[in-house]
Amino acid sequence: MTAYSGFGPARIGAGLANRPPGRTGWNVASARRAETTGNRGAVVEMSAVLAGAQDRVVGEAVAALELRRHARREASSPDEHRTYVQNLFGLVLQCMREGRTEPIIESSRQTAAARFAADSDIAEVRGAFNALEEALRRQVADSPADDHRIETLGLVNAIFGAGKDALARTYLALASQRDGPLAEPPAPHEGGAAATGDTPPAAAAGPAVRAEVRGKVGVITLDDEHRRNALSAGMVNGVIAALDRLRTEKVRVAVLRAAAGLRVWSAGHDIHELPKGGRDPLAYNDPLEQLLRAVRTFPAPVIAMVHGSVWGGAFDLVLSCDLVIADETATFAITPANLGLPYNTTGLLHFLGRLPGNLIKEMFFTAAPIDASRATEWLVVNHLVEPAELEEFTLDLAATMASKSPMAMAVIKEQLRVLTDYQPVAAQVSERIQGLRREAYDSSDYLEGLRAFAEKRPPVFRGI
Ligand code: KGJ
Ligand code: KGJ
Repeated sequence: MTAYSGFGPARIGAGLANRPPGRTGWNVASARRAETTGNRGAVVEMSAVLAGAQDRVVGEAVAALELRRHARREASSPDEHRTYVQNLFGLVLQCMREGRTEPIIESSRQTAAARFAADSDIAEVRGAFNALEEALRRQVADSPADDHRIETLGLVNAIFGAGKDALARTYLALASQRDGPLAEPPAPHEGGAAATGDTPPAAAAGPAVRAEVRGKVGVITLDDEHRRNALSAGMVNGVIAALDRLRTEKVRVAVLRAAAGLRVWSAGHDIHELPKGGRDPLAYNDPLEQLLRAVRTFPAPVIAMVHGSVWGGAFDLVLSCDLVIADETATFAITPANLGLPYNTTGLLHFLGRLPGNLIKEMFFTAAPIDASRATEWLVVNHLVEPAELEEFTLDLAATMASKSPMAMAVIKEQLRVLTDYQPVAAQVSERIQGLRREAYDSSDYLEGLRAFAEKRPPVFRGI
C-alpha cells in the first residue's frame, strides 16, 4: 500500500457513492462563462501549452516531494511520486480541456477511500497536490504574455481546490463515521519522537476539529479538551482540511474558535511531537508552520474568537488570523524560553508585525501570559467583549464582513501579507541566524526543557 493507492487514470470515472449534492465546484458556472465569452478555446490552448511542459512541471513537483519525503521520513519512493504526479497532471489537463472538475473529484475520492481503508492519513497525497499546483502555477505565470493567464490560474486553482476538497471530505466523512465529526488520525511525526520510537500514545478521544458553514461564514472549532487543544499534527491536519473545505465552499469569512466551555483555547505546539534535539523544532514543514501559512494565505478573513488561555505557537496562530475577538478570560503567552526552544525567524516576524519590540521581548523572556485587557491595550485584540456576547458579537462582525466584496478582501489580505511577511535578509545573515538557532536546539538545555515538560517539573537550565 503506497500513499497513492487507489489513484490512476484507469480508475477515473469509477465513481464513489454518496457524492454530496451541489458539489460541482467551479465547473458549471465557469464552463458556462467560458463558453459564453468564447474563452474555452483559449483555455484548451493553454492546456496544450502546459502538456508540452509536462516534463519540467512534473520534475519540479517530484523534486519538491523528495525534499518533503526526507524531511518527514515519508514512505513513498521517488518513482511512486513521479507516477502519481504524472497521473494527477493528466487529470488536471483533462479537467481544463473538458471544462469540468469531475475527473479529479472522482479520482481524489478513490484515493481518500483507499488511504482510509489502509488506515493511513492523506498528508502525503495532499503534499503531492500542493507540489504540483505550485509547479503548474509557476509554469502558467512564466508563460509568454497571454491574455488568459489570469483565467488559467483561476481554473488551476479551482481544479486543485475541487480535488483537495474531495480528498478531505471523503476522508473526513469516513473518519467521522468511525470517530465522530471531522476527526483525523495523526500524520506521521516530523519530529525525533517517531525516530526514537518513543511516540506518545494518541489521546483517547483523538484530536478533534469540527467545521460548519453558517450562511457565508465558516466556523472551525478545536475540540480536544483532553490535550488542551494542543496543535498536534493530527489536529493541524484537521484544521487545514477544514480550511480547504471552507475555501471550496467559498465562505466569505472563517472563524477559528475553541469548543464552548474549554478553559484553554489552545496549549500551542504539541510538545511531545517536538524533535528531541538535533533537528530544527520549527522547520518550514512543521505542521504548525503549515497551519500558520494556511491561515495567512486563506483567501478570506479569518477571525480568531478567543475564550481561555492561548499558549506558545497558538499565540502565533492567533496573530496569524486577521482579526481577534476575545473575552476577559483570554490570556496570551509565548513560551519557547520555558523549553529552551529557539523560535523561528518567520514566527518572530509575525510578532514584529503586531507588537512593539519591548513587549515582544518581555513576553518571550518571561513566558508569562498577558491578560485580555493588556492584550487589548496592545491591539492584539480588536474587540474585548463579555463572555456571554463573544459568539454573537463575533458572528455579527463576520456577517458584516461577509456582505462585503470577497475579491477586494482577498486581494487586500494578500497584499498586506506580502508586505508584512517579506523581509530581505542577506544569505550570510540568514545562515548566521540558522547557526545560532542550531546551537540552541542542539543544546542540553533544550532537551532539559522537553524532559521537564514530560516529567511535569520546572526545568533547570544551565546555559549549555
Ligand atoms: N503539548 C502536548 N501536551 C500537552 C500540551 C502541549 N502543549 N499542553 C498540555 N498537554 C497535555 C498535558 O501533558 C496533559 O497530558 C494534558 O494535556 C492536560 O494538561 O498528562 P496528560 O494528561 O497525558 P494539564 O497540564 O494537566 O492541564 P491544565 O492543568 O489544565 O493546564 C493547561 C496548561 C495549558 C496551562 C498546561 O497544560 C500547559 O502549561 N501546557 C503547555 C503550554 C505551553 O507552554 N505551550 C507552548 C508549547 N510551545 C509552543 O507552542 C512553541 C511553538 N514554542 O516555541 O514554545
Ligand atoms: N462619490 C460621488 N458622489 C458622491 C460620493 C462619492 N464618494 N459621496 C456622495 N456623493 C453624492 C451622492 O451621490 C449625492 O449625489 C450627493 O453626493 C449627496 O449624497 O444623488 P446626488 O445628490 O446627485 P447623499 O448620499 O445624499 O448625502 P448624505 O445622505 O449626507 O450622506 C453622506 C455620505 C458621505 C454618508 C454618503 O454620501 C456616502 O456614503 N457616500 C459614499 C462614501 C464612501 O464610501 N466613500 C468612499 C469612496 N471610495 C474611496 O474613496 C476609495 C478610494 N475606495 O477604495 O473605496
